[in-house]
Amino acid sequence: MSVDFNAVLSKFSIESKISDYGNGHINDTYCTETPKYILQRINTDIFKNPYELMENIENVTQFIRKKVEERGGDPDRETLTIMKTVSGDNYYKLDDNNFFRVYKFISDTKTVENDKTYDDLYNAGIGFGRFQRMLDDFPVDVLHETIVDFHNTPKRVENLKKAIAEDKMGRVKEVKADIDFALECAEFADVVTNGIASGDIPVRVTHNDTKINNILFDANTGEAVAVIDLDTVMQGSALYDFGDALRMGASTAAEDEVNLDIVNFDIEAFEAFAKGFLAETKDVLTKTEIELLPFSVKLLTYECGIRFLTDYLEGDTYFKIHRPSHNIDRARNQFRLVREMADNEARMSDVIREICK
Ligand code: ADP
Ligand code: GN1
Ligand code: MG
Repeated sequence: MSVDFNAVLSKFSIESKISDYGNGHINDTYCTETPKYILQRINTDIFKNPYELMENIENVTQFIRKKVEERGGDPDRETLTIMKTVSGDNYYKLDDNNFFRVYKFISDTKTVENDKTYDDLYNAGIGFGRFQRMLDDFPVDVLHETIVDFHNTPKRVENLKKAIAEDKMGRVKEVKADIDFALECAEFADVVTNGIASGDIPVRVTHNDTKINNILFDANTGEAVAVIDLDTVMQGSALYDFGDALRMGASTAAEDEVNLDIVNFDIEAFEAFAKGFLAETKDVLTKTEIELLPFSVKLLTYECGIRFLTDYLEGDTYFKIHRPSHNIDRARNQFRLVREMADNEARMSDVIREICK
């Protein structure tokens, strides 16, 4: 069914031309022309309860707004502002598959993708670290789990095993080496979940999708302005946010680069992000969390790799793809990084020690 975007926008009292926007793998993002707003169709195959999801975003952005106001900042710029519909809701449901929301457009900002510099990474570290710090006293229990077991790596391994056993697309034989690698690495999958279960790793409010393109940077100064894409903000570990950011942040190539010779782990990129992140969170994080930061980079990259591999085996139903091999290309890319991250864990620990001293 094609959507009448003018009708959707009119529910938010907006009249404007609209075009596609952004490079996300999950939702559909559009931008209006004048005045500028971001319109998004929430992927309800993935986010099963968009009402709870919007409630999380409302709560978290309100909490951040207060903190920004208290220090004299501009809350409309430093966090997302949800636009209400004419009936006062923070979403518009056209039908079960078309669930829309609108945010104020945060102007004079830029997003960074694979063209990132070390300065961008440092600024991103500050941005995600500050986000973590600002939400340190947020009441964790208020948040809904928008995707169940999102960063539960052992559950992700189970899903992979199920996909292998089912082999719906007959693809298992063609990716045997990738599967072997993924299953070999499963031995380290439970480190963070076990730490949380035993109480060694604290549960915090985390973003859980800390790709560098989920931060808006000031177009002039390059400083982090706002953390966006808040769909997965929920209970988690700070290790998820740190590790996931460096999954792409410390790679020398794009997430779907197929020439693996140019996909390398960059320790200087790691250092730049870690400096920014720890400048904001050094006093918030526990000793155990700080010690596990290098490991988290490998863990989250592995987890994302097995998610891509699982989706490939299941017939590409989760991540948007732009070519038939897209998910297996992404998985191989991530596994290449996992190998290099494993080789660099000790060096990463030296960097963290140096920063924290
Ligand atoms: P996805 O879940 O698809 O990744 P995002 O919420 O990250 O969607 O939005 C996609 C892109 O749209 C972002 O990378 C950013 O460039 C842009 N964007 C999103 N929200 C805003 C906003 N409020 N102001 C300006 N740009 C935005
Ligand atoms: C998805 O929506 P986007 O593109 O920011 C995914 C992340 C993955 C990422 C891989 C809700 O993020 O978990 O790490 O793709 N988001 C969800 O690029 O699954
Ligand atoms: Mg995004």
